[in-house]
Amino acid sequence: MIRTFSQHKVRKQKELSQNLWKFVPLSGEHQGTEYQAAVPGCWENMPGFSSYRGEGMYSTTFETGGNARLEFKGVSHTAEVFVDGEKVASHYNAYTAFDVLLHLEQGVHTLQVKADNRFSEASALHVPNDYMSYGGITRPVVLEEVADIYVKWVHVTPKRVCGAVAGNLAESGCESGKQWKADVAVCLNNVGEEQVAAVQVELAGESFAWAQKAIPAGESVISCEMTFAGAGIKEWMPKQPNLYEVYVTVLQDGEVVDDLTDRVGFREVTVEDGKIRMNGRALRIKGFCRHEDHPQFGCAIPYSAMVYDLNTMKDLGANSVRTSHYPNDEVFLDLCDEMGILVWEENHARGLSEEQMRNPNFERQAEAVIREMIPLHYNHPSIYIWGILNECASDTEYGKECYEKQYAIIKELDTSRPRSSASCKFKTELCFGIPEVVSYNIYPQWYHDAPADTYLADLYRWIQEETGGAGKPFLITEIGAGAIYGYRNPNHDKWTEEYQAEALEKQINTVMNQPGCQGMYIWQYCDVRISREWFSTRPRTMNNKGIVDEYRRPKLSYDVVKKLYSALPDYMD
Ligand code: ADA
Repeated sequence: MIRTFSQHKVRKQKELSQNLWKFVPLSGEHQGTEYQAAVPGCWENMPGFSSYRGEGMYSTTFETGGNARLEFKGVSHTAEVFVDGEKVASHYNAYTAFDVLLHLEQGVHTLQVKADNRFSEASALHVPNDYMSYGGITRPVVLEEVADIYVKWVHVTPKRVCGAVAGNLAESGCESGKQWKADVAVCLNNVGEEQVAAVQVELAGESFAWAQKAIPAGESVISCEMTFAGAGIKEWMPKQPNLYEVYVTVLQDGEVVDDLTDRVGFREVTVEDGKIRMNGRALRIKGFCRHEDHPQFGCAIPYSAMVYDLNTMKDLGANSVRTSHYPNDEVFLDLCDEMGILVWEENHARGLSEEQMRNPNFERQAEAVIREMIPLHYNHPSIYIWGILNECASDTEYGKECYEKQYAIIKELDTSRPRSSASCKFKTELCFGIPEVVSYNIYPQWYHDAPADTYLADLYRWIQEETGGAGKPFLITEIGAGAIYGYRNPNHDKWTEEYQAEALEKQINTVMNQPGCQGMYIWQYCDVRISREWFSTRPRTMNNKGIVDEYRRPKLSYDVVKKLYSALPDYMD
């Protein structure tokens, strides 16, 4: 599945997953043996490859001619792409898409993708870590036939129009559905010479057209403002996720030569009076951190399993998910849009030290994730915030320089959402003066036995009095405790399900009663596999802090979280 909705009526698009691909490992005991593999999929889910860390060559054929666009939604973690034996693309990072445009003779062509999940100096983000870097073509591969001028993306930024009539909501048009406008930007790619075309945008019953526009060779962006006065717009909010399709067409000589459909929601995210607000309402975040991880599918989680996870989080009373610690599959984000689940999405990094951030590849690789994540995920109304660099070296001057650059890139690409970063630098954090939102990962009553309430109160006081974070919205982006599924004892020792349930009850009550705190993300939704090279003392070589285990079997804490989260409204006002 490419997206949960059709993106084209005219452009030809197909997912190259109907047939099994050929897979050949390039090292290890099975080197050179041919296998049949599903794409998307992880090689770890093939017999004999559960811990294969190396390179593998996938191959298939496809039939096309003319301008052929191949898009790879995710290859883990380093890819080299060959068409008819010629190298045509390469890409680093499992969690962001990349594409290549080819001009091919009509006929059958061979596509080969070499995937590499090894750890090395060349990989600054996929490193031995408290999650698994899988191997394979883990997200869909898409083949399109495009015209010389095609739509690369369309970005819609909805804005409420509150009139000048202060105090009179009805007159000011601030009531929902009354007055909206939207900035619209369309990115076109012209693979031919400069030529004239008409471009049209349709959204929520309104349309805008550029009649005869000279489109330069290469990429160019055209923009406009659309207004929806009195169009009865239905807003997108948690639990009322109204979606609208935006449809862009490129016409030449009166004929539609290319088109693109994306989906948007009428909601505006602001930071006002120390709160993150959606359409003026102060959100209360009741969330889970979720890795893309599953014992049967690795990180290539299929649609029905994504729906299962989101329905489970809703059953638990949650209204948000944090894509810890990397950009997620677009289908998952589409589902969050449809189910009204708020998303904190972040670039790829977890717990990198200053030394690791000084890897000569780090800045280029981390910044590339931001530049690839935001343009493709821009329209998802569920994404209310962009995060960077989870628990990296934000307590060092060098680290702060990296954070400043990455925050600046977010602002360059999207001024419509706040920014933040989950810190674990207790009272040594140097970066809270930069982002709009301050966030912390804390584990009282797990990694240390300080009582959660006094620990959080002391941290919050320090943030207000001694950092640039004073007065900013504040989120707890991780808090939790471990439990081994099925392990119980009358002592309620750590790792028992009883201990986790008791710890989370204290932690949730503490966070939700902390003045100035706007909510939390429990670490974590489900138990996940970790890379064995990282931390052998993790029981089962897993991160066991899930509320459900890796098979999504509920632990005792499930009912505790459900009771507490379900009793809390989605808004603080
Ligand atoms: C950190 C980190 C998580 C996870 C967690 C834990 O906060 O951000 O990825 O490793 O600790 O389980 O200790």
